[in-house]
Amino acid sequence: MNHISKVILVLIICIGIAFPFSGVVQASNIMGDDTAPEEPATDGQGGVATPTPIRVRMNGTVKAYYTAVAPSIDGDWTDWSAPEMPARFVVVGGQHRSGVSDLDASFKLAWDENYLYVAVKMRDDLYVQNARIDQLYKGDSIEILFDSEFYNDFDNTTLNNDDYQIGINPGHGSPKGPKEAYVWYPSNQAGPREDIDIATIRSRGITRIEVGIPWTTFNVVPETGAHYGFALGVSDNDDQVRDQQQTFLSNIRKRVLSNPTTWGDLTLMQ
Ligand SMILES: [Ca+2]
Ligand SMILES: [Ca+2]
Ligand SMILES: [Ca+2]
Ligand SMILES: [Ca+2]
Repeated sequence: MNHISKVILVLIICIGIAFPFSGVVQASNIMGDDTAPEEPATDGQGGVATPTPIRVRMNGTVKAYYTAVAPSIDGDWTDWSAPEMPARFVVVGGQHRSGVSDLDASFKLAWDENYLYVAVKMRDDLYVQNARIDQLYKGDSIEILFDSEFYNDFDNTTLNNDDYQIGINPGHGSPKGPKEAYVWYPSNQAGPREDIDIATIRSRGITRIEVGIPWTTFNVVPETGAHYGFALGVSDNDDQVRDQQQTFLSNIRKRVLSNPTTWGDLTLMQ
């Protein structure tokens, strides 16, 4: 019995150490991701009771602001006023990344009644995209994860039919090449998507990509305050000979595709 008590005591101490440590890591992630003054984390710490507690993922939370004027999907970022958010957690292939000049990424979000707009900036030393269709992640590309049933699935650790994984090919062969979008999940909706608008401009080692995703893609009707699971990532390949995902960065530190509770979240703001 004495030994068991010691084991339990050690377990309690370990949990006590691990739990606040993970909280600190997540909090620093959020602060780094979002410089907007209306960061919700500070609201929660103020001790002000809110009538309806809003659950957010502490992995990383981002906002998309409503735009009355749709951005022109042309690869030119000058029509965006949204805050720029980093996507620089190395999820895969850190050993293949020599530094920020090899791969670094940030993004902006906006929305209106018809589209979720995504603007991605990839600092990348070499543009390589020779893969196609469901293999497009083996070239320079974007990945968007979206859980359209955020609250009902808040504690659901497995993918279901409202969890989307979408790949964006910013240009086959070159940034000026043909664009394509592909849905891997939900698996019952897998396939290319022709109605996702994509445009790319690359200059001085930076690839800028604008994407317009119809809300019908996610089978949702957007409204202010709507809340979804969300994560954005970029894949880098610098090998002209072999199609491969050398490095993958995300705005979420511990993003695991198969477990939506590891994703971040997205709130639609007015
Ligand atoms: Ca534009
Ligand atoms: Ca690179
Ligand atoms: Ca889901
Ligand atoms: Ca590359």
